[in-house]
Amino acid sequence: MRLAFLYRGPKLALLLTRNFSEGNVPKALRSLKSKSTKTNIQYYVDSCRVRAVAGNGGDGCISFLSAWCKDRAGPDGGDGGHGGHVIFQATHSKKSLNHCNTVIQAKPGDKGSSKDCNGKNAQHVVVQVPLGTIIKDSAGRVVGDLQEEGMMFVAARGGAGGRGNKFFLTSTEQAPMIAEHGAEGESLQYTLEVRSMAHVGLIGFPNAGKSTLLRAVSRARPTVAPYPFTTLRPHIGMVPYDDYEQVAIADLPGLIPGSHKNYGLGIQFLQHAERCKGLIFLLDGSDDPSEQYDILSYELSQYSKTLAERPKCIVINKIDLPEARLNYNEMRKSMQVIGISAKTGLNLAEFLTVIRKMYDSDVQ
Ligand SMILES: Nc1nc2c(ncn2[C@@H]2O[C@H](COP(=O)(O)OP(=O)(O)OP(=O)(O)O)[C@@H](O)[C@H]2O)c(=O)[nH]1
Ligand SMILES: [Mg+2]
Repeated sequence: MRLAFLYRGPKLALLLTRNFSEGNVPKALRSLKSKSTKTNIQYYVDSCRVRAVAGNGGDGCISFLSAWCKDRAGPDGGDGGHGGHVIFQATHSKKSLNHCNTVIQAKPGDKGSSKDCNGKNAQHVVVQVPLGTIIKDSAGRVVGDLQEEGMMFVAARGGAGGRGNKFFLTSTEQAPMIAEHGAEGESLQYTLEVRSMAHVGLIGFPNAGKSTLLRAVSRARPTVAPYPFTTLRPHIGMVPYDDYEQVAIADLPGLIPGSHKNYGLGIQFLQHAERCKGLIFLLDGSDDPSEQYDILSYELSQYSKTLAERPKCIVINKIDLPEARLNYNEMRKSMQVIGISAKTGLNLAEFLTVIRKMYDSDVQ
């Protein structure tokens, strides 16, 4: 009965009967969808500075009721409404911060009025941000980390509404001439950073073939060109496996010697690798890969000690070229490396199996 319910096609039936015992690593699939042909460019914004300005509270009202049957019917000034908060909320439907305005302003609360009418509270402004957004205050301290769907961070609290003179009515003060002003809403500066939730990050020198590799294994379309620093922003591609898991691979801009001193494009893009389970060192086989590996390891350790200790895999690219193959054969004698050719697709199956093992490892 249960099987009949689950059976939705030959693929799923296959899944039900396959034995995923240890050592039986799922195979990567070729995506059935072709690459998108859209030409509209959407820039990926991974960090931005915003000012969150909450709404002020509405003022309380001073008013006295004068009814036809009673001239001095007492105070009837209502309270002001509360100002709106500015809130950041994590959602998987946003991938970038390009929709965030520099100033995010919430509305003020309405004023109180006579006849005991309280002012309306303002709506909170909820700004959707991608999962994994880090929020830093103006001093650079991390004050929020939105890792789960729906998680919220109150960036600026709206001012409370002021109380009207009705509130101040006592047995000794029957005609209070006082009311409160609404409190001012907070106005705070934040820096938002998206630390992509890719599972595996590609690290390498410019021109090592990172974008070529990502294009070969996923539907992502980073630009490939024979000059350095073609990729200026991170790209993420998804690799599907035959057990319906998807592994996200991030193509990060190239590092060069001195990246930690902000040479080249700097090292700030490594923030995207901070949540990766593993790192792939992609070395250009035709240009002294062991030296490239030493430099990359050094730059990484300068950025973060914990990142340098993540599981990593050393991949030598361009082994379709004779000099790269020679370097590969030389290097594999001393350390465990995988030789691939992103351009011709050589050995990519082995590479994707290693990626899957990294994904399945428990390291977070
Ligand atoms: N022969 C050969 N050439 C390759 C291979 N992979 C990449 N290339 C070439 O290397 C050059 C650079 O490739 P990219 O993929 O743009 O390199 P990248 O690492 O993304 O470079 P940046 O974005 O600048 O950091 C291109 O001309 C590719 O055609 C390969 O396996 N074999
Ligand atoms: Mg590139």
